[in-house]
Amino acid sequence: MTSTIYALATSALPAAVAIIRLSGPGVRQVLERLTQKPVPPPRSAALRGLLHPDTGEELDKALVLFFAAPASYTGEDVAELHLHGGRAVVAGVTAALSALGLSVADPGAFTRRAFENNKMDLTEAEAVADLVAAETALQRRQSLRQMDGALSKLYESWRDRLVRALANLEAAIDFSDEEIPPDLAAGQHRTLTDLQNEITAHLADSRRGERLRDGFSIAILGAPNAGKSSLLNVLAGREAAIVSARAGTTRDIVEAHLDINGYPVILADTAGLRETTDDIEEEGIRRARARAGTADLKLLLLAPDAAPDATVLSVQDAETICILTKADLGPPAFPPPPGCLILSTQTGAGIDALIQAITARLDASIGTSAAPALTRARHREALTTCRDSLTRALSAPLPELQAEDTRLAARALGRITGRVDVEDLLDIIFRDFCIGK
Ligand SMILES: Nc1nc2c(ncn2[C@@H]2O[C@H](COP(=O)(O)OP(=O)(O)O)[C@@H](O)[C@H]2O)c(=O)[nH]1
Ligand SMILES: [Mg+2]
Repeated sequence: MTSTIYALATSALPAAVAIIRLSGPGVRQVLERLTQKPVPPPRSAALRGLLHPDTGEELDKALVLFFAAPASYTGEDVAELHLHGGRAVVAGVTAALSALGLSVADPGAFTRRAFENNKMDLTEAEAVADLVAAETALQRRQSLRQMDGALSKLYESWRDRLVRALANLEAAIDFSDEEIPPDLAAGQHRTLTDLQNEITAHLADSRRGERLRDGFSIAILGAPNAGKSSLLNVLAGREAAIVSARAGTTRDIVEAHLDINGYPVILADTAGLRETTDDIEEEGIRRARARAGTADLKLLLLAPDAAPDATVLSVQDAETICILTKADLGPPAFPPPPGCLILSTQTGAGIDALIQAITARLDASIGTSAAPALTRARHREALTTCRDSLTRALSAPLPELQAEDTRLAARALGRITGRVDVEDLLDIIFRDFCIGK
């Protein structure tokens, strides 16, 4: 039988209000025991004294909300106790709930129950976790959209078409060769080809949704003393990296998480690029190069006192914004490369223009579009499997083999929304949740 669970759904105590959530078949009885009154009508808040079931001692005066199954978050009977957010209040009420036989919810348990009771599919459940973790406006928008079923609708419609094609394929296997209507076979072929094309287009999104979910990686690169750490500090608005006139001060990568016009950005300050014999500095430079290789965008900083050498220029490519630093020191000693931005972290000149240039890159690479974007590597893997199965199905020499590959393609799509083969995925997905969600 399903247990009745509870968890503190709000964070750090003390707080103005603390909310304990309950879900499961025992909720009504627990509310009656705790309040010594009838359960309030569903969805209307009632002020109730909460009493310890053994001693009768009043533990708090709380707002009690009841949601009757199935019209609740989990699909079960659910209650919320809005307590005064004191440590002793919460400790007293949780002790009372344990005394009444309730168990503490595991992380993600409420959303897992919602999934198990068909209140949402896996992409929607993942979106709940993403929404709670969202740090910028665009992350919030993407999560809300996915929570509303934008991805599940797309994947379910594809799965629907596949399952229909599969049914026709299997029916055709039962006909003898002469009896197969040729336009039916052609129709299946077209459905599979169309789906293959649509999935390929959906996958070729330059990881838009995943980048928005995980953050866009920007690396600050350049020679020692170019002003890299100073730029990180100005953009981050705090002293995250050590700034020093001594060359080679920054040796490890220092990261700052920024919100640039709604885009989540992980900005990394790196060790200055130069030839060196110092082991530790060399390791720092190795890390800087590695980060340059994986960054979505590079800011290549050039100080005005000397022309950049080959070591510095070697990291430059199409995903690089070139920046001339220390503009306050006067014109550079060399002709700056075309398209170079000019700024000074001392006066702040050019910083806004840099933020605009970064935003333009972000708009181009992860800007919101009409089509929903896949947000996790898990989705990408399943879609790739689906597409590969379709490719095999389309070139299968026998109808039986074509049907089998089509079945595999449908199953791969089903894994994304949780319509098949989900048990092993559940733990991974719900592990990321916080307790009380
Ligand atoms: N005049 C001037 N000096 C700067 C500017 N930005 C950084 N510096 C100085 O240049 C030196 C090196 O800066 P730092 O940020 O540590 O460079 P990094 O080695 O590239 O990280 C420090 O003495 C900074 O104060 C600037 O915009 N104008
Ligand atoms: Mg530095």
